[in-house]
Amino acid sequence: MAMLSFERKYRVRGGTLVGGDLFDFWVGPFYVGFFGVTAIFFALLGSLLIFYDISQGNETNVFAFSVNPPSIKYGLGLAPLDEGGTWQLVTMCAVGAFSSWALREVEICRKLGIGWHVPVAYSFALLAYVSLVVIRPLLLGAWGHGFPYGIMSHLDWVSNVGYQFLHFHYNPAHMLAVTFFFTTTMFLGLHAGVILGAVNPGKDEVVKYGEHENAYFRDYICYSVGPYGIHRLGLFFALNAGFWSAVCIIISGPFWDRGWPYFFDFFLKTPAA
Ligand code: BCL
Ligand code: BCL
Ligand code: BPH
Ligand code: UQ8
Repeated sequence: MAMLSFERKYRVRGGTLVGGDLFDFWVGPFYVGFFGVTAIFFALLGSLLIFYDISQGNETNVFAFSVNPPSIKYGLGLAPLDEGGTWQLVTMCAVGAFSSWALREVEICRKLGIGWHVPVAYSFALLAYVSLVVIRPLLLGAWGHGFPYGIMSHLDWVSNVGYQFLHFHYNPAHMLAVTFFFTTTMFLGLHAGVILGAVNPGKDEVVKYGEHENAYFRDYICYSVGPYGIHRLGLFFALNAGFWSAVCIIISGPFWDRGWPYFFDFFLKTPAA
C-alpha cells in the first residue's frame, strides 16, 4: 500500500510501552513494536496448533473442523494434547494474541497523540472472550466449560448452553446485551444515513454539515444529541453490548444454576401479582 505524503510525518519514534526503540519501526503499512512481534508470534503459533489438531483427525469438511476443550474430568488441570490440551494451548495463544493486539493499538495511539478509545472498546470484546474461556470455566472448576473452536461446533455450544438454562432469553443480562446490540445497530443506521445524506446530496445541491444534521433531527424527533454526542452515545452503547454479554454468560452457572425463567418467580411472589 502506498504511503500518503502526510503519513510519513506521523511516523515518529517514541510512545512505546516496552522495548524502547528496539521494535519501533514499520514493515510496509504495519507498525511493528514489541506487541506486533508478540501478536504475530501468538497468532501464528495458535493457528498452527489449530491446523495440527485438525490434521490429527480425518474430518475433511471445514464447517465440521473443531478443536475441542478437554473433558470436565480434567478439572482445572492440564490435559493431554489429543484430549483437549491443544485447545488449552490455543486458548493461551489467543489470549496472548488478542491482548498484544490491544496493547499495539495503545502504542499507536500514543505515537499519534490521540485518545485510547479504540483499544478501550476492543478490550470489551476481549473481556467477553475471556469470560467465555477463562473466567467462567475457572468459576465452574473445569476448562471443559470453554467453547470449542469450530465453525459449527461453537454454535452447538451456544445452543446447548442456552437450553441448559431452559430459556436463555429470560436471562436479564442477556436482555440488556441484546437491547444494546440492537440499539447500536439502529444508531449506526441513523448516523451513517444522516452523514451520507448531508455530504452526498442530490445533483446540483451543495454539501451540508453539522448544522443541517442537527436541524434534521430537531425537525423530526424534536431533539438532536449533536454531531459529537452521537459518537459518545454510540461508543457507550457498543461497550455496554460487550459488557452485558460478558455478564450474562458469567452469571449463567456460577451465580444462577436453575432455568432462567425461574429468575422471574420473585415477580409471582410479590403481593400484587
Ligand atoms: Mg461466533 C458466527 C467467529 C465467539 C456465537 N462466529 C460467527 C462467524 C465467525 C465467528 C465464524 C461470523 C462472526 C462475525 O462476523 O463477527 N465467534 C467467532 C470468533 C469468536 C466467536 C473468532 C471468538 O470469540 C474468538 N461466537 C462466539 C461466542 C458466541 C458466538 C462463543 C457468542 C459471541 N457466532 C455465534 C453465532 C454465530 C456466530 C450465534 C453465527 O451465526 C455466525 C456464523 O455464521 O457462524 C457459522 C463479526 C466480526 C467481523 C465481521 C470481523 C471479521 C471476523 C471474521 C469473519 C472471523 C473469522 C474467524 C475464522 C473462521 C477463525 C479464525 C482462526 C484462524 C486460525 C486465524
Ligand atoms: Mg444469545 C450470547 C444475542 C438468542 C444462548 N447472545 C449472546 C451475546 C449476544 C446474544 C447478546 C453474544 C454477543 C457477544 O457476546 O459478543 N441471543 C442473542 C440474540 C438472540 C439470542 C440477539 C435472539 O434470539 C434474537 N441466545 C439465544 C437463544 C439461546 C442463546 C435463546 C440459544 C438457544 N446467547 C446464548 C449463550 C450465549 C449467548 C449461551 C453466550 O455465551 C453469548 C455471550 O454473551 O457471550 C459473552 C462478544 C464478542 C465476542 C466473544 C468475540 C470476541 C472476539 C475476539 C476478542 C477477537 C477475535 C479475533 C479473530 C480470531 C481474528 C480473526 C482473524 C482476522 C479476520 C484476520
Ligand atoms: O482491529 C480491530 O478491528 C479492526 C479490533 C477488533 C475489534 C476492535 C478493534 O479495535 C473493537 C473496538 C471491537 N472489535 C469491538 C467489538 C464489539 C464489542 C465492543 C463486539 C461485538 C466484537 N468486537 C465482536 C467480534 C467478533 C464476534 C462477534 O464474534 C469477532 C469475530 C471479532 N470481533 C473480530 C475482531 C478482529 C477482526 C479484530 C477486532 N475484532 C481483532 C484482531 C486481532 O486480535 O488480531 C490478532 C489475532 C489474530 C490475527 C489471529 C489470532 C489467532 C488465534 C491465536 C487462534 C484462533 C483462536 C480462536 C479462538 C478460534 C475461534 C474459531 C471460531 C470459528 C469460533
Ligand atoms: C505474517 C505477516 C502478516 C507478517 C507481517 C510483517 C510483520 C512482522 C508485521 C508486524 C506487525 C503486525 C502485528 C501486523 C499484523 C498483520 C495482521 C495479521 C493483520 C490482520 C488485520 C486484521 C485483524 C484484519 C481484519 C479485517 C477485518 C475483517 C475487519 C472487520 C472490520 C471492518 C468491517 C472493517 C472495514 C471498515 C474499516 C476499514 C473501518 C476503519 C475506519 C473507521 C472505523 C472510521 O471510523 C473511519 O473514519 C473516521 C475510517 O476512515 C478514516 C476507517 O477507515
